[in-house]
Amino acid sequence: MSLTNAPELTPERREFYERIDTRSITPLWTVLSSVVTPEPKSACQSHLWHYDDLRKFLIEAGGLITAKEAERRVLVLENPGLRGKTSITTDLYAGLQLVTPGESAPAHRHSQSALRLVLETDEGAHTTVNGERTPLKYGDFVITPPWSWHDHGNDGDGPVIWLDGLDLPMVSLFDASFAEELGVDQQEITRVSGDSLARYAANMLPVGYEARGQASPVFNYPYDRARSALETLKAQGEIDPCHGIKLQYVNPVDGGPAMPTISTFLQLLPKGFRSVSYRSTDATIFAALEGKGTTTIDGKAYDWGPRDIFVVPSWKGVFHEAEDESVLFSFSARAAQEKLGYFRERRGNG
Ligand code: GTQ
Repeated sequence: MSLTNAPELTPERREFYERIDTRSITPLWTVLSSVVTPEPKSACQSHLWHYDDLRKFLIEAGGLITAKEAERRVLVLENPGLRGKTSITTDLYAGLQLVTPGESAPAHRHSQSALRLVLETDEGAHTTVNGERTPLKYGDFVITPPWSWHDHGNDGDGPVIWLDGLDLPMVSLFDASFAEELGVDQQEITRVSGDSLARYAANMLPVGYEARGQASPVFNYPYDRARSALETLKAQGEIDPCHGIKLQYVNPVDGGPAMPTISTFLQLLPKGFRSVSYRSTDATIFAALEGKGTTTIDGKAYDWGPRDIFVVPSWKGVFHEAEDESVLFSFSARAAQEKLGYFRERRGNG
């Protein structure tokens, strides 16, 4: 037996395989090397979507269907190696959502965790989660915990576009998807805007607070706060060779990831920085928020600028070169992999 080669197919064996096949039985030794692999082997491919291209199609979709009719007017970023699977990586989904002026994406809830990264916005853009409405500003990272009511709206004059990330493939893997509609466009607002930031994101928690679920009670992580943290750290000059200056968004209650299954990060790459190669088991989706640069994934170079989105498959070596000072948001299923004990990473080329 070998983990890399299947045993020879003899006429006797073939006859046996065919006979048991009719009874829904398969010999493990014919498939073992493709399911228990010495290292990750994925159909997921590296890819980059230019924002200008995506935006053009999304605006076109805006003329074809309303947010209300679509429920969510989203163009899915489907991995070229995973076509038909509504996935950007084996474990995650990503899409670009458009809400035009005056529209609402109706209130619903589902088992899946969702994140939003705001890429284009307007004064009147908002999302409401569990009774609290938050304005959406450029670069804001907003979460929708599993089974929480959420609706989106745009009371402004221009289109609002954000990147959605959901753990949809994971929930499908476990056949654990539930969803329901509230039956109204917008849920009732029961808390003032900024309530959760004041309660949970001021380095304090309400006395006697007990966590509900595993998601962070903070649901909008404003870009200006995160960006200014990176700016302060830049002055310290402690640049990680693989990541530049990289922070993880956390749940302030336990210090863990903001969502149970999805980890989220913001990193600054100083102008001229060239990172050392890095690989990890968590296939990662990057969205550039500022600057421009080139990311090389398994030997293939991708040039990016603001709002471009690219995906790095599991265990492919990746390094970044920043032509200008740049900020990258990223998300992956690292949170789930760490809980399950699968996560591995390797720094450098070794
Ligand atoms: O905004 O609730 O991209 O339910 C996919 C499914 C967004 C959402 C998506 C969803 C949503």
